[in-house]
Amino acid sequence: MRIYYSEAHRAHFPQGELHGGELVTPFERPSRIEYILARLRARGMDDLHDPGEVDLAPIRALCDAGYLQFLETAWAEWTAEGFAGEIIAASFPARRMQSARPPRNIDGKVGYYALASETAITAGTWQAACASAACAQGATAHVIAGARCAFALCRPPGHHATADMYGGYCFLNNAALSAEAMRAGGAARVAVLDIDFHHGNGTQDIFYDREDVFFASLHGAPEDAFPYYLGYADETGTGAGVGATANFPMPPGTDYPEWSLALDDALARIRGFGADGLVVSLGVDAYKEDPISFFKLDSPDFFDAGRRIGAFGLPTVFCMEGGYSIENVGINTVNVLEGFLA
Ligand code: SP5
Ligand code: ZN
Repeated sequence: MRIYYSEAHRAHFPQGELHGGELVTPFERPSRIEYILARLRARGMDDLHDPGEVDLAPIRALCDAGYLQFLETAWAEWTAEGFAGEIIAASFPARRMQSARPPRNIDGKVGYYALASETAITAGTWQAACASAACAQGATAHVIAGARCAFALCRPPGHHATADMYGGYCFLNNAALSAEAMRAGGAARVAVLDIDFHHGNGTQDIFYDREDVFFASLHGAPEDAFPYYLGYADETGTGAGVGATANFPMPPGTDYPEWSLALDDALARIRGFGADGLVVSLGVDAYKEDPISFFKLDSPDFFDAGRRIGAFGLPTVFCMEGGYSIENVGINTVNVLEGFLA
């Protein structure tokens, strides 16, 4: 399996994440990638490919122009304003405050384009987000060209990002870019299967009214888990997309017997949809020791999950999402890939 990886992810390395009222070292940190690379090498899965330059055209087609302009220039505007720290959103267009006009003031603009304040933007964030998207683009092109599968070792992750909002450690929605590229590459119907612990609100939002892209997500129930405001089972799509979204929210303590039933349900729904291609939002934060999550999957369970996805038989692009138990993120991620190939 080819691995698409860019060292440019390191350019995004915020010092602080707003967590419990403190600025802590971000859970989503560059060393996550080192652990995944080390495990890939240890397992002989080191067919690494640099994706090269990002293709901005599909990103401009998917995202809001003002949002992309913001991501590209936010750091320059923030520092020009005289702010000394990293970019952290402090004001939001909350209920009944939505004139839907991005302010001129950078502090106002940050909150306008943010969906949460834990995620800091720094000098290299835009560059790293583009490199992450490039990994998804490279992996998808490889699968469109006929490969059974490819792994986009994306960092920063993408599934919380909408067409016009960042947050949850995400800036550009790599899985959505991959699904769109598969569609453009000839797949009539594409499914995104999101197994990250958190609901893939961004991916859901992007495809909510689409009949050609199915979105299925297994995640911590919104009553208890970030992103809190989306991911209920009764969110099933709108307009032409009615029936093309399937959410599987699960409570604290969910273990693999329960989780794998939801996985089988999600796969059955994707089968019924008739997908020609599959994008997997591959987060491994459902792991029992993840510091910010509450499922109880063990490392061998990730191998079994990969096996079930592989048995499904569709051309598959894996896009890396979350997973914050640093010393286990490599084993769990590569277990999914090895299970897929088994
Ligand atoms: C890609 C991805 O996995 N993003 C996750 C973003 C989570 N951000 C905020 C999490 C807040 C979690 N609070 C957990 C308290 C644990 N005791
Ligand atoms: Zn997650």
